[in-house]
Amino acid sequence: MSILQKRHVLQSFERAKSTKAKEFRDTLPTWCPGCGHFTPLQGLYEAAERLKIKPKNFVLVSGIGCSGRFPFFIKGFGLHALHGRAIPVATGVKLANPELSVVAVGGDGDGVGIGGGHFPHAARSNFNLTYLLLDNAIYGLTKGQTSPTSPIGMKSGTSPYGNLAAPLNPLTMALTYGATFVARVFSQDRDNVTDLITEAIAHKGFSFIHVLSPCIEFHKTVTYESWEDKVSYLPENYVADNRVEALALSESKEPIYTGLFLRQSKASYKERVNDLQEKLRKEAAEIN
Ligand SMILES: Cc1ncc(C[n+]2csc(CCOP(=O)(O)OP(=O)(O)O)c2C)c(N)n1
Ligand code: SF4
Ligand SMILES: [Mg+2]
Repeated sequence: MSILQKRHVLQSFERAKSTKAKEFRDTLPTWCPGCGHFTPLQGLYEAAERLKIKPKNFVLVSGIGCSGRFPFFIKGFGLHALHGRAIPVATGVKLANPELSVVAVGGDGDGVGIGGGHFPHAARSNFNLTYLLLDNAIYGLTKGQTSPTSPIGMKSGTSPYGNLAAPLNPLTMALTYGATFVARVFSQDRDNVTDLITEAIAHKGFSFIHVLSPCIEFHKTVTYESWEDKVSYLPENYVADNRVEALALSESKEPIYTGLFLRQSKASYKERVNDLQEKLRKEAAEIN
């Protein structure tokens, strides 16, 4: 293990030790020590405690991948769904019981590869749930194949001569699809991870966080260091209420902006259902 990898391992232990959020902790994660996914897990523990959510009212739904392991490590209800199917399952849970706090988690392969068809519809419907996309620009669980967010030229077992396809930008996608809460955070930035997850869960409507979460085991070019050099907070005077401005900033590659890009207040899917039901009941009452 390199000195830099050791640094990340020590940092992830320090983070785990320093959290006060004990209520949601479960089995110790089985990820490689230093994996980027530790911080968003910690952030979820802390956010759920801050919002005073009880484990019995909390449901975490994941797809398949290293990121898909989340439900094993957190108290509350968990569903380890099929690859790419975290969002439709989470949507079903929320529709069945709107009182529950529902969070869907998945990787870049899971969310914008195999599951890419579900993301736009959850966003445009404004289902009241949170979606965390943990992007390490690789398939981590299956040992390092090229993913839909891998950079052009990246070599792997599935692209031995270098990746020829342009990477997708999940943040730009969420903005285009109409999500009403859209943020990006670097997994190293612990306090902001917790703050943004807290705000996302508290948001009424579809909230999306793009987490830059390095795979220290398999990715040789997209690393903590490569992202550390590029990330920057959104400009200080930036106001997160304009989708077009948010889209322009989401496209920036140097710097890669992090922070809250957009927050809009719009009726959630359930609110629209409720309004429609009320209207139809009134119409029926008038006929009778
Ligand atoms: C239908 C189906 N196809 C392929 C697989 C194999 N598979 C499991 S996880 C995975 C990719 C995981 O990558 P990502 O979503 O980026 O998560 P990470 O492990 O990087 O967190 C693949 C291809 C599967 N389990 N099911
Ligand atoms: S293989 Fe990569 S993504 Fe999976 S646990 Fe290890 S560091 Fe994390
Ligand atoms: Mg991945």
